Amino acid sequence: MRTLWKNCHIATMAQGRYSIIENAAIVTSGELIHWIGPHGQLADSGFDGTVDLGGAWVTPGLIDCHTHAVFGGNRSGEFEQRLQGVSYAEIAAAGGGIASTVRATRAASEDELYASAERRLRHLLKEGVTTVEMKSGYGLDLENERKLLRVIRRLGNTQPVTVRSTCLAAHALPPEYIGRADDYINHICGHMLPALAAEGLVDAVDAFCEYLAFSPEQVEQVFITAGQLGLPVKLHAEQLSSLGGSGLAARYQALSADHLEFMTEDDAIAMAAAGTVAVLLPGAFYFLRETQLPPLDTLRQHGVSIALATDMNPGTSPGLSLRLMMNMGCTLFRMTPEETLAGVTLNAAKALGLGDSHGSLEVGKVADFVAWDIERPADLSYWLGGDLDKRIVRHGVESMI
Ligand code: DI6
Ligand code: FE
Repeated sequence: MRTLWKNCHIATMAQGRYSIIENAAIVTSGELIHWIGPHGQLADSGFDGTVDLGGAWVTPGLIDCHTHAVFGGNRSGEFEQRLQGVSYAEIAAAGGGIASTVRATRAASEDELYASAERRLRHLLKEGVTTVEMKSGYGLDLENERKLLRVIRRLGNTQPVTVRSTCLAAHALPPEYIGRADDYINHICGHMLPALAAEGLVDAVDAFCEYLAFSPEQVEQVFITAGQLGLPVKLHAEQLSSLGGSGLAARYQALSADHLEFMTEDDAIAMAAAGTVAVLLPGAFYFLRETQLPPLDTLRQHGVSIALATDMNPGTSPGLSLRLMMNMGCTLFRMTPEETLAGVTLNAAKALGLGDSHGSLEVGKVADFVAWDIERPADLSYWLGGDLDKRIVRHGVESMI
């Protein structure tokens, strides 16, 4: 099935950078891009179908490369407490925070978790997300981490979106292990990760490296086990303090290090050399009312690829819009609209290990793209969320969401 998509302008993101073709066309063959270029140069004819995009701007399908979209319960009460001046750390110390989501997640059935995650996922799909990463990390024992990862796989099998699953068993200390963090890390490495990987539930392994979670030494044990299982790693690093997690991630050729507000120049040098993507999460920065900005100039200067994601989670970033994150990337972090677009396409694909097949519109890549009724690509970063008029094409077929 060969389809001609004509009468459009395209921000291709080809060859690893922001690049555009005006008065363009795309030919898809099955789920792949067969040809792309200025319409005047198209030599082929005899298509099975032709779609007139009416002068739309086409971008690669958006990619949300960091979410915790599957969880039970609700933390808007904690949000109200924080508005009264109670800190995130105080709420956590009183048994709230991640621990409260763990209790609610353990109590929820797989079907209940699927239904609530599907509702949240729908917001992303409606705004043009065609690939999403989702982490476990609110189960914190074998049975409940398996339950979350199975929901993630099921969303990938039933929803019109490519889903990558990440095991974040090293997210927080479960109540059974209070005061025994090393024992929990041993349990993850000796039992949980090998079992979950053997069941085909894991595409990558993540951990939370922070003074209120796990130390670099503990994270390194998890990374060593992931390596033995043939799984790539990523890391929540330098969100609230500088512990050297991003340098550690680079030493283990991590796909990404995420958050990074407190990273150093040496961390950036190590990440650039390893090809580790910096995933910035302005929703968490905004929602926690942080003031320490991630070092954009240092990242740019050393050529680190920069991605942006929602971090959708109930505690620190209840973000249902990747496009809102594009705006926050510009307004809060002083990124350019070209950088934010690369951050939710090209570099987000790289952060998921999908750089060869996704994230840009080039011959041989997967035909995931969005045709937007906007005047300029920068409009995607300009509007604060909202449902812009668009058509979403996934695997070469228009997706009705
Ligand atoms: N970093 C975060 O900001 C979230 N997890 C993480 O590793 C917090 C998640 C939560 O509060 O539920
Ligand atoms: Fe996160």
